[in-house]
Amino acid sequence: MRAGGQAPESVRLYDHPLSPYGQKVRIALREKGVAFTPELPTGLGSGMAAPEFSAASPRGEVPVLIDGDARIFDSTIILEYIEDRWPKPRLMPATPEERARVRMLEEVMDTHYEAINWGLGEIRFFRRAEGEMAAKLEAAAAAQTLSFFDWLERQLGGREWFNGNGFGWGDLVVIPYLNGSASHGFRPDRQSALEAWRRRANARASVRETGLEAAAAVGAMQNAATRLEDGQMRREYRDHRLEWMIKSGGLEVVAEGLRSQNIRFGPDFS
Ligand SMILES: N[C@@H](CCC(=O)N[C@@H](CS)C(=O)NCC(=O)O)C(=O)O
Repeated sequence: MRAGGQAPESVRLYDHPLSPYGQKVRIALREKGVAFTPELPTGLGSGMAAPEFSAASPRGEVPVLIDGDARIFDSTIILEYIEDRWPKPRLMPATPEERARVRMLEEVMDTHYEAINWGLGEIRFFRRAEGEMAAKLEAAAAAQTLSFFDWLERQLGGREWFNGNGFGWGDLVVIPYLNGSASHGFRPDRQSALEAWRRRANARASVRETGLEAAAAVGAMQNAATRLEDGQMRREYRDHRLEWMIKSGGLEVVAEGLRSQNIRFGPDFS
């Protein structure tokens, strides 16, 4: 895959087209014009991924960027690497204050917002809950998403882009998550500045292409619940995701997942 024309290099990217963390990286590489080969790691989501991938990603998580001898996990660290390695066009804003602002935005989206869409996936794709429990978790996710839209609208303020005057880091760290919400049926109000921004962001080639790849991968999620039941998948309930499930009323979902051994936590490092 290639975008733009700047860099002759080609890198490998372990990811999944539906991962918002992977999407951040795809968009950044496309904005920089860096060619990349995406690769879905064998055994992703099972806790027993293929050795080459596990060696590069001790948590067994995507994305992982392979650039020559460099093997980098975690989307934020990958974005920083990309910005250092291919400085132009610059994605970060220029001033320390603005850089800190978009980094905070990224942190919130990665560790708070993401959990809501992930939780909806647990219910809708992986069928973790039925009946009253599903309704309770869905209602929590809906309320949290709508109030997040208000928060994001305030963060956008009068800006055209989250990054400032032009598309950049502040935008590519938000758009995968808002598109994730849209795919779950939650969109900002049509008249809102946030929805106008979402349309602008989605019109960019880097974002459009990444979104089309995600849309093409949704169909494969239809058998997610079966793969969980068959023991092919053990979902990672790490950090903010575990917190989301418990705080939204799904303690019993966690307990059942532990009993059935289809939930796992982060690895021990040795
Ligand atoms: N903080 C990490 C989070 C990455 C992450 O959670 N990736 C998920 C996919 S969205 C994953 O690979 N999970 C492994 C699993 O569910 O087994 C980042 O920013 O890259």
